[in-house]
Amino acid sequence: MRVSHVKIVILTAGAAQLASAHTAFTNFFVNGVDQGDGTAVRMSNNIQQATFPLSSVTSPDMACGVNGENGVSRVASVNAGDSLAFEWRDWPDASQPGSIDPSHKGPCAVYMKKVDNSAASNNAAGDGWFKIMEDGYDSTTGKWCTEKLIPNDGHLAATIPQDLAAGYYLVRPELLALQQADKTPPDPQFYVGCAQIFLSSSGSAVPPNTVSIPGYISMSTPAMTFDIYDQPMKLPFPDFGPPSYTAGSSKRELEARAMTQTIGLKPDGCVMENVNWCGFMPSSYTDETGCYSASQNCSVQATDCYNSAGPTGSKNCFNWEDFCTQIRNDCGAGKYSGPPSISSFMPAALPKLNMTAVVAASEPMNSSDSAPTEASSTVSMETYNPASTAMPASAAVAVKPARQGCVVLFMDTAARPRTTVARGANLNSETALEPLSTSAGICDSMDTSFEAADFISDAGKSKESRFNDWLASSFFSPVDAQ
Ligand SMILES: *[C@@H]1O[C@H](CO)[C@@H](O)[C@H](O)[C@H]1NC(C)=O
Ligand SMILES: *[C@@H]1O[C@H](CO)[C@@H](O)[C@H](O)[C@H]1NC(C)=O
Ligand SMILES: *[C@@H]1O[C@H](CO)[C@@H](O)[C@H](O)[C@H]1NC(C)=O
Ligand SMILES: [Cu+2]
Repeated sequence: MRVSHVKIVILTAGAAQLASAHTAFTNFFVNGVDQGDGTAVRMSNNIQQATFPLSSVTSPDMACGVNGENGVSRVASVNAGDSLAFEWRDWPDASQPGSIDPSHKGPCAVYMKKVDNSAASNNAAGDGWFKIMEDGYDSTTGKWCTEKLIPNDGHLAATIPQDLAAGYYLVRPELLALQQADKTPPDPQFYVGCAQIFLSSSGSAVPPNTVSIPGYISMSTPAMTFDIYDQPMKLPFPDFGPPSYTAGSSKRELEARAMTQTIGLKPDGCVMENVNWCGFMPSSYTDETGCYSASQNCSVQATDCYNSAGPTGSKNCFNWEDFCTQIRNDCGAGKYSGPPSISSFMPAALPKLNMTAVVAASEPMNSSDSAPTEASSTVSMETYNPASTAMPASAAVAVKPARQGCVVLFMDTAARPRTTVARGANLNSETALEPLSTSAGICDSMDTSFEAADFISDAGKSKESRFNDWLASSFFSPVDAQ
């Protein structure tokens, strides 16, 4: 069947801007419930450098990040089978939006380690780590795991295996950004942090494949120097670390025993939280001395709140301070009966995350390998700025439902701009993005039509080789030449 004309979609870069933002793991969700900024999270105490990549793949910081050996007071309560989401932010205090710069392309993983007490210090680096989730490069969509975080508001999802033994665990989301891995010397950038959890479970499994972190990789691990700019990339991406543990694959078991969380629970009487700080109601009072003593108590707690805040900020400390101001004003006005109700000073409830949507957005697109059919879809030209946005959803839509005869071109990094061709035209099951050129701006005026039959009618060849032939064909030569 002769295929009709096919529209080319071109997505060009806007003004290239240098993006220097890195990323940090700041908070996590249990079945969609936000545990709070920095709550039960081990992260760097250095506000200026909390988003920086780790200095070395062999550093003890690889376990839970800078300051990752410092346990924090809170421990989140999780049940076997719960779905978790880890939030990554460019700006740890969320003062500006963004999760990770689109130039930061690479795989993600989530590890766990069973410990005696996840709030205790000095239990992160060393062996015992097993993997529960990994996601590298999705050749159907041409996206790295880190790129999927962007339209997903920075959320990386993982499910706690159903059969794990109960107890305290550290949970470690890991991002590897490879945009400097091809350089000399190579600079693979790791971003990690740890969530402190207590797992309630009737299971008894002990995952068999554990590794030491640091130790599980070195600079000679192939993934550390993987060149994401290779044309074409040398796929499949060489995964690293142990295979992911899936429920039912453990041969070792602990004696199943009921365990109850005793460490890291929200303390009784905690009326307001910020990171791992809790505010407690000052004692009630009925006279001037009591009033000023409550005011003083409140202020001391406010100071503790600010001092303990860290990179995710002191948003709720301001709420607490407003409450203290109310007490002080009451004392000044001779209103010696209190404390007042705190309800009007409480921060807004944190929105629930729709885990179904988060998980769906992070899943690879299904590929189908059906026979080529007549091309009919047309889509319009799109513009996006790779320094600040991901490939627009409309482009993904263009290649997804209307697969036939639709090709998407886009620039994929500001740091090293290139034109990339994503599959359309029933080429969806092969190696995806094929970088074509390293010069910027070349696509601006390229909006043209071509015969899809040029690359889908050559029976006897695999689609991949037809696609590659097509890429090498004269149609693209002028582009390469520019
Ligand atoms: C504030 O008062 C409460 C209630 O009496 C008490 O538990 C707490 O220790 C006091 N905090 C400070 C910092 O004085
Ligand atoms: C959650 O997301 C799913 C998938 O996008 C959607 O079908 C569902 O309606 C959403 N649920 C809520 C409560 O918004
Ligand atoms: C992919 O296919 C599987 C099996 O056919 C199905 O269960 C799953 O829902 C599909 N996922 C998407 C994102 O379409
Ligand atoms: Cu960075």
